[in-house]
Amino acid sequence: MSKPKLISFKVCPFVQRSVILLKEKNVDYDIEFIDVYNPPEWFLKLSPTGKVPILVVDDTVIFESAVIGEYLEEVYSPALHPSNPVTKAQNRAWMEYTSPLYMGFFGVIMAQDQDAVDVASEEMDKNLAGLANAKTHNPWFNGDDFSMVDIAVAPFFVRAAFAKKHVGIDFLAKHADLQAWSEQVLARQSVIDSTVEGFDEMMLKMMKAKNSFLLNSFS
Ligand SMILES: N[C@@H](CCC(=O)N[C@@H](CS)C(=O)NCC(=O)O)C(=O)O
Repeated sequence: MSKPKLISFKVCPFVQRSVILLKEKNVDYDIEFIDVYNPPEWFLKLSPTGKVPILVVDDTVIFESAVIGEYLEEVYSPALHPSNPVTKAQNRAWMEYTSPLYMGFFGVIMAQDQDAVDVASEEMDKNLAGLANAKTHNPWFNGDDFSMVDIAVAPFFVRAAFAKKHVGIDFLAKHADLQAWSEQVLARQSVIDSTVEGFDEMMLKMMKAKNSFLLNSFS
């Protein structure tokens, strides 16, 4: 089997999940960065959805970050899913649960006025309350074992820290348990290494290009 190759857009949270997993499993992989909003022709031929991430394995394209994750989990050790089938199913459900947090995050930071910020923040808060209820173990979602659920939410914690620092929005303020979880996750080496250099600057540039209300009003 040749080295898997990940096609990435630098600030994509779904790509970041795949990168964390590759690093946790110490996989030797290649990575190629594209501008997914101005994609090269070769990428459009490869990606059925036109989205990143895709993982190319021996000329075969695997798409959808959750599926890439399950593939990596199946092929490379150490296992990051629990072995009990019920717990594993539950973990997969909570991984899925975290995906709307990313749309919510963009909804807030790219909002064009205060009303849109409030609507998106309220929705985000409901999702976070649900996640906080489900987080009954420490330090990780399943207790002592770092898992795929911790990876699924990691890019959100990276983005929540960005929002707190640059536009004064603290998504985790009402959720002390999530705050503690976030601190653990952000200190994890694979998560640190998965965040591209210049991440904050790229995000700020995107916000400026979209005329973000929060960026314009934060001083
Ligand atoms: N469900 C997909 C979502 C991936 C996704 O939305 N990727 C964004 C970048 S973060 C993308 O490629 N957008 C390009 C487009 O929508 O044309 C996954 O989990 O892989």
